[in-house]
Amino acid sequence: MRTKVAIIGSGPSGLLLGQLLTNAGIDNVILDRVNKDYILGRVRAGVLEEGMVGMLDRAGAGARMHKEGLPHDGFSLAFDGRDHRLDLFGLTGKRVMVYGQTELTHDLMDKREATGGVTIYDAGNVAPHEFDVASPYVTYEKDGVTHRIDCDFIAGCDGFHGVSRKSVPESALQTFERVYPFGWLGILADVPPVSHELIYANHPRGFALCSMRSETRSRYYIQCALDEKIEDWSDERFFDELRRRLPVEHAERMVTGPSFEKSIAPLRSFVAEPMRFGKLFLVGDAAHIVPPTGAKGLNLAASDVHYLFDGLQEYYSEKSAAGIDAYSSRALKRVWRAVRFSWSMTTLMHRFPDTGEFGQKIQEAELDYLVSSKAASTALAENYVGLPY
Ligand code: FAS
Ligand code: PHB
Repeated sequence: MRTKVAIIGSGPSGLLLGQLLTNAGIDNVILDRVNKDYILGRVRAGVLEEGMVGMLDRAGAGARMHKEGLPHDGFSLAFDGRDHRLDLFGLTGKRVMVYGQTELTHDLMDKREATGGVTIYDAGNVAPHEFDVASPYVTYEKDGVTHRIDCDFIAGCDGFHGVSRKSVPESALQTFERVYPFGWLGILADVPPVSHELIYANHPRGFALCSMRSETRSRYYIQCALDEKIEDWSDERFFDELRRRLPVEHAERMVTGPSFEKSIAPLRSFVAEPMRFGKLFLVGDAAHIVPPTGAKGLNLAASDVHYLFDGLQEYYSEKSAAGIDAYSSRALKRVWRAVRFSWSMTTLMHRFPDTGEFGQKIQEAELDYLVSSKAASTALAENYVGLPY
């Protein structure tokens, strides 16, 4: 088989890039090592920047998001027993869209099927080859047969644990990492959210986040130790701990109910530089990971795709390599700003082993200044709604 762009990974990065290429008439094939149901079974992000909303519209896959998504003009910071609303729209003129990554992925998969895009699921041992010379190709195994796809370019959209970044010689890659000494224990439950907007809570017992997927489906998280076991957390214990970390007005109002998803996610900041090796491009989580505190992971995938698609479109339409040559530096500039923001929000909102009482007071003082200074609130708000592409 031959294609112009071989895309490894059928998550948001791969699907979004694949759809933009298909819409532009640039032939591409997506390969994933698992199947659609497995991908759709992963519960992940929930907040979209306007940039991601625009990318979904550009891909022609935004209709259900506009119909079922929840536009949010603000969110609350809760600390020291009080609630403080940050007026994102008032401060920046922008809002965010609450719409689950699962739904967005489903919409992109449906669009790809409707426009005849080729996706090979359950592709075993996918491997990129010869991407540092003129004629790259990808191999994969299916039904006991090894297949080869010759291509012009390979897009490594295969996430943090994928094969693409690991196929690059270590000497050609520089990585930067910070692993946080805690995780997020998250649940999904079909109960009405405790508030119509998100609540990020700083509490001496630990961080908590009240989010949602719809007006009838809540997504809640509490900071937990890395050695916590899911089986030790009944729904009752989870909701008791969540309520202890929230201002009384929310704790008393919270509607609880059986969770149908419960998982612990570790938190890390990670960046691999550069994001291009000859004909191989790293996109999304394959190149960078952020702690979900700033809701940036999924949204960074969108800006990576924006830069890479623009470069590929220029290459095929104007025979200019300027865009693809600039991809890594352009993407990394925005990546590092989001990595900084996500790190700062995580540092401000969580209990660390050495936070102690003094550290707690410093965090509360910083939060108190943040919510009482228009300049400080605006700085946080413009990062949260998403910096320009
Ligand atoms: P993905 O990891 O989504 O997709 C990669 C795809 O590549 C997968 O389908 C995988 O099967 C495939 N793949 C991997 N290795 C392969 C191989 N060798 N061969 C073929 N295919 C391969 N972001 C937020 O903004 N907010 C959140 O709350 C949030 N929560 C998260 C919770 C968890 C547990 C995780 C892991 C991430 C979370 N994220 C969150 C970040 C997440 O949303 C990512 O940013 C987003 O999935 C990035 O999309 P992709 O780059 O497409 O990578
Ligand atoms: C979510 O709804 O899953 C979510 C929302 C905001 C975040 C992280 C996760 O910062």
